[in-house]
Amino acid sequence: MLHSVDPRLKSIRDKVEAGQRLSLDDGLLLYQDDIPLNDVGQLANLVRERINGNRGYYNINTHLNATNVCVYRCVFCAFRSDLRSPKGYVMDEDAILARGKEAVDNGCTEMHLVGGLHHKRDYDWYKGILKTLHGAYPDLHLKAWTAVEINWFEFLTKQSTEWVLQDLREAGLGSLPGGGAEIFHPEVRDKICEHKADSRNWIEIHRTAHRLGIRSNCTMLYGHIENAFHRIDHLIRLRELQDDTGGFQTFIPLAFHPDNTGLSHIKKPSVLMDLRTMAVSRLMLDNIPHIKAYWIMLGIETAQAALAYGADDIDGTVRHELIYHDAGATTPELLSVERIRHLIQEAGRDPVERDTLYREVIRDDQDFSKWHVGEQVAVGSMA
Ligand code: V47
Repeated sequence: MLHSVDPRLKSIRDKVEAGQRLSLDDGLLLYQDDIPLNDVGQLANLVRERINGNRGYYNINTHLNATNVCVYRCVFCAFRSDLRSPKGYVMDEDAILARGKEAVDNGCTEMHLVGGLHHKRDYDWYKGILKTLHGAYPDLHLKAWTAVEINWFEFLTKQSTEWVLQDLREAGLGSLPGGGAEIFHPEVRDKICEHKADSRNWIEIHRTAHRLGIRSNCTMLYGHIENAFHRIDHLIRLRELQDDTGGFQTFIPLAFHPDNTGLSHIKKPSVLMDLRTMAVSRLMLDNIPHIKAYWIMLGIETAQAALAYGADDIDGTVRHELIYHDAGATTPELLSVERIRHLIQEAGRDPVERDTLYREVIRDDQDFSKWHVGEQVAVGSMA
């Protein structure tokens, strides 16, 4: 049941209650500063509970960034390094395997792998990382390589998207993370990362992945030089692809962290902006089942609040995250399972451990590192 909302939201409220799609103009109105945030949040919460009930998802996961050396120079990135910089590193096979062991010993169901595009490493090096990890730890889901990396692999191998994705799947690829989307509109993309995969490349790579049965996530980097129109345009492009394929599992709005980047003069987005973006995303993306409040980037308290502003997932326990911590994130490096469950409960939601594909994870009572998956958790009506 909705409390009263600002009269200017009447038509949006009617659409949301009737499960109808919001337009570009609706999205722009929801982003107006003088539209009360709580009203937007209330509408988003209605949709969130309709689709995901009172569940608050988390997973037990770890990150692996095998190198930070990158040919690209995205102005928002604090993680990348030049080849000869003292900051540059490349992990060897032993170090990668040790990370796999640490993950499995700690009960992780997922490893999230992304990294720099190292111009002295060939495609087989990247593929070999998956092969090594999958060979040793076949139950660990490898959520690996954004569309930007897949596009780079196409360039290295001179092969098609389909060939690269099939080849990586044979090596152990489980799904694609949502990174590299940034802001699709060329007015922004050409200024922050003009050299890497453009919006068409990004979308077509995810379309191909979905056609091959590989699930993926999607993101939007906000709070830098873009405006509300660019954000709504971005969300609508994702919604259109999802209409065609249904292959996205979750959307993650990523708040820009300015420290040590080429945009360090920009202030990091406010909590109000974070919550509004979460809510607007839930309302616009009526066909994507999950919205993730990535606590590493939002901070724990905002991620908790976001569970009432459209989000139903707060990502995982996370180990070894570098991209946000290099850009000034002050969140801890990892959260214990007890802590993450408590945070979700404190926010009034029922914690559910999921695997990467949103199946419930059932743990062995005696040995926490042993687990199996249950059914895919049913999502409610998306309309
Ligand atoms: O594409 C880079 C962003 C992304 C900064 O799929 C920055 O489950 C803010 O996509 N400030 C990579 N953002 C991370 C990512 C992600 C994270 C969590 C879960 C999933 C998932 C995907 O991070 C990049 C870029 O958009 N990023 N630098 C920065 N300074």
